[in-house]
Amino acid sequence: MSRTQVGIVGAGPAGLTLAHLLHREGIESVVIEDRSREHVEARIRAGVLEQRTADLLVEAGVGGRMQREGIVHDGIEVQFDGERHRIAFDELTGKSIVIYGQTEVVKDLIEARLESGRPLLFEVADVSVSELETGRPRLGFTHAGARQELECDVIAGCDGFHGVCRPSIPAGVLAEFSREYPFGWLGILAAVAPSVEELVYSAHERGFALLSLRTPELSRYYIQCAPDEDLSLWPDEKIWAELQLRVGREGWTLEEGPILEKGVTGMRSYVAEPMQYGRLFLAGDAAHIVPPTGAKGLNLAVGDVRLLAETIVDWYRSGDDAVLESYSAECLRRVWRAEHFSWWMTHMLHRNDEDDEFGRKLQVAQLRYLTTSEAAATSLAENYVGIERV
Ligand code: RFL
Ligand code: PHB
Repeated sequence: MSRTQVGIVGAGPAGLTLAHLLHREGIESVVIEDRSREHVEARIRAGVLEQRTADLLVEAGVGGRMQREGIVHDGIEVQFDGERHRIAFDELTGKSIVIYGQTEVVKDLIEARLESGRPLLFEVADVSVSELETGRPRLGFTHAGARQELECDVIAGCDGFHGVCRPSIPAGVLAEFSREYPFGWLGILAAVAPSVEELVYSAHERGFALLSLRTPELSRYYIQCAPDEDLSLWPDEKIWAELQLRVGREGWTLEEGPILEKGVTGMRSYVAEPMQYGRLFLAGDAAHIVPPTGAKGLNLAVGDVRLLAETIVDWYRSGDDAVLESYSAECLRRVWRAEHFSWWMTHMLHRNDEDDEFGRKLQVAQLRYLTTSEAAATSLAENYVGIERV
């Protein structure tokens, strides 16, 4: 049997960032990923980095390309009743966000990992975690046809919502909290210059729409749809027509272009507590999910592993097992703040057919308050750019 200090399951943003932070502290790890490198690098997801996330990538030496190619935004716009209202993050909080695709973050981290010479194994199968209650947890997997068992000091479950780590925790240990939403997002990536300078979140009676971007040549747009929406019912022309209806306003044009990719995502809120069982630690989507409206998922994943890396470093230095126990409670305070913010943004901006007229009136009242009160705008802004201490 081979050995490592930290076994990491999953090469998404959480697993790769953790591996990198540990490497910089001289701690060994093995990262295993069930998909191919090409698949992981091409999966289009998040695009908004909190300033804290961007700063961490720079401090860890993996932010060079992001600093060159990422686009700093100092605010967003919220649209309702045909009007746009700017929320100025820099003025309200002194902070900004960076637009840089998750695909690019993942590519940069994979490159750094390969450069470090430490193991990163793609296309592993039959992953198992065991002996979690002991001081020698085990990671089992098949790679290139050979079964391997790895003895670790700790295992990090960074394998996303559908991974194997969380379900390996015995029944009755975790408390789970969740909400399903009666809608989803249809997202497109289009080869056309973004028609907006900043992200536009539009609350429209036909449903929510979001204008985002990846680069000066690539736009990323979303429209609210059913959670199980059939994409075949959405030819490109229909998507553009719906976007035009939901974000259009006088004197401004949404430029259309070839659609390179489209997909539907359901929306849910979910938290599993605690984020630890014995020597297994959960981080990122493996432990919690937020609806994408607050742009928090990737940032939470990076926030978790920042704390997990610090915890593991402290533990090796002190030899004190009590150090490991602090991770979950501290993480969960930040997780729940983001859960609330994402839920709140989702309710404020989406059309909810299960809601009545009273609910819709409340939404408009909230949007008016948000866009006329500096206190309300500051609250959104500080959550959006990322709250440091909760
Ligand atoms: P990931 O990225 O899902 O990575 C988990 C990795 O584990 C692998 N895996 C396994 N590996 C080995 N063995 C197994 N048994 C395994 N099972 C799974 C998977 O293949 C995968 O590579 O989780 P991680 O690292 O926690 O990162 C979380 C983020 O990916 C996620 O929260 C964000 O993408 C959410 N999100 C957004 N977050 C933001 O911060 N800002 C945004 O603007 C934003 N927009 C979005 C989003 C997510 C979206 N979708 C598609 C859900 C927009 C969308 C549309
Ligand atoms: C994105 O660009 O993919 C994006 C931006 C903001 C969100 C969600 C997704 O709230």
